[in-house]
Amino acid sequence: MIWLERLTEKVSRQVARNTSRRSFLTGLGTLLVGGASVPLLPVARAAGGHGADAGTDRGVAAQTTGVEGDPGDPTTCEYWRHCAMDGFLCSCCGGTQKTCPPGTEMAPMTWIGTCRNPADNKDYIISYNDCCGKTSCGACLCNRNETDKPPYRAFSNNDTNWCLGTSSTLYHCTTAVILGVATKGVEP
Ligand code: ABN
Repeated sequence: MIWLERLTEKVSRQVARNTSRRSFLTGLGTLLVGGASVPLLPVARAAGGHGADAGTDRGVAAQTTGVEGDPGDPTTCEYWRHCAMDGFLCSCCGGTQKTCPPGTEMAPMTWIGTCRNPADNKDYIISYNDCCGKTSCGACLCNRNETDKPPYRAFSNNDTNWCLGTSSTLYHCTTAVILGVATKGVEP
């Protein structure tokens, strides 16, 4: 039975040798492939700068109007004219606070709000004209509702698609155009 013991020993040694080599190769392969794929994994690359030209979390560069008496960044919801803004800011969508992005059309129908300009502490009448003809811009969504009124007072409600009277009713973004200084009138 010695031959059987020898054979068993030989086979056992071979299995042990192959198994350990295989597991070593498996480990090495996993390490190489795993290590090579680490740079391919998705990584959040947040724009973290804080300088005047630094990108914001919204992926839009900070701006100013450059106009004395019109302070603030028109790509933010905090900009004074946006006190009653409900929609995507056209200034983040290829337009400005008062112009539509190329390829869209400004709606003649609009809703009107009143915002205080911190530069002179006066109240201004702001027309929130929607820009129409392309699908929603998707950038810089704001929902501030100062002087907003319920939908039954349609022309004082901002939660409405004002793409009316335009060749397309597709809503893209909203502007904030100054119409004039608000004066205190007498209630009718
Ligand atoms: N006036 C902005 C808007 C457009 C579509 C839907 C809600 C609000």
